[in-house]
Amino acid sequence: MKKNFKEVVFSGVQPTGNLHLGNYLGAMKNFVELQKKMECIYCVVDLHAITVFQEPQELNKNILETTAGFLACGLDFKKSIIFNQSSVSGHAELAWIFNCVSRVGWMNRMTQFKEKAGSNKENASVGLYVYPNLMAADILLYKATHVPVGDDQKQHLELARDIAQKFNNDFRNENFFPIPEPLIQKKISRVMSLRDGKKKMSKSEESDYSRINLGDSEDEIKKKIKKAKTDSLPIPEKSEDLKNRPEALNLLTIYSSITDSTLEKTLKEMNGKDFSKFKENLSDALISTICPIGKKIQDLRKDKSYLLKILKEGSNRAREVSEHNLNKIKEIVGFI
Ligand code: AQP
Repeated sequence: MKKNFKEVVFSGVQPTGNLHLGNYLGAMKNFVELQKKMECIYCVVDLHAITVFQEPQELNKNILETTAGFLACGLDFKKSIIFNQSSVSGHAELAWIFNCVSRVGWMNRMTQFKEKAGSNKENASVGLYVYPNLMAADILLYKATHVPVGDDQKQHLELARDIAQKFNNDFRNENFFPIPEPLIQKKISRVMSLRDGKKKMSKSEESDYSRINLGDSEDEIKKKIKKAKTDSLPIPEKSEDLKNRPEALNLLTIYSSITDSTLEKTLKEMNGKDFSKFKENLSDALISTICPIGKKIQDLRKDKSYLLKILKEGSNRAREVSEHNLNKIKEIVGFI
């Protein structure tokens, strides 16, 4: 008989640069909603960040910046556990165990590795290759049952499910790990680049014009949206007519999500308009949601000791929960 697991949410964000609109709409907005109804653990995943070289000073700054972003978006450190991954050694320990449970064939199917390693696979770090095993460890160390992620992380989450299942089978402990469920935003699962509607909006994309950062000023947002790629056709009435218009679809979907509406309603409101007019509405909507968050990040950035205190408290709480699970895992594996 299946054991009933306590509902626990886990998710992480890499401190690899400024948080952007994709992180906000694809992940953070959902994080904030979930903390109202479930026990949540939100992690600044610095061990993941170093799978691609990070300048130490930059990494240090970005860990605090991401923490400030968490708080500015509305995460409540009293309700949820907020901490940075490297301060709880159980993540790395369980990742090693999972390196031994996970299969090379599974790793070879991971599309994110292929995308990030690009044509020079031989030169990618081994860490980047086994990144999904660490992600599985992050989740299962807390026996998390739900994982809010953007659509880009769906494949990694499926792998975490396979690892949980294999561990349970291999060690004849059928109900030890829960099989975690992805929680993917239905309305906007993937925010695309403002320069190329087929590429996801990303922190590491070279051009700053490809994304809206949560710290962007009103002027920057206006400029970026004005320059965002579109096409020469007006806004259609039906979503089917956006099939081969990825940039148009992206902007309209962003507008729908930021105004808490639906694509259908947006099309009803905007159809027939050309994009220059629509872009003004989009800029206004973005400015009214994003700029207050940016202002909070700016204020929090000034108080480094406050951010460090929150991470320290969060790490202590995370360690408490994880230590109990890790001891049991080690016992199951046969360690003394
Ligand atoms: N464009 C996106 N659309 C929807 N969701 C997104 N997420 C990231 N980009 C988008 C979601 O945000 C959470 C945190 O992601 P992350 O920063 O840890 O890693 P990532 O997915 O690799 O994000 P980036 O911006 O592309 O970072 P870099 O460039 O450093 O690799 C995740 O839930 C993710 O799904």
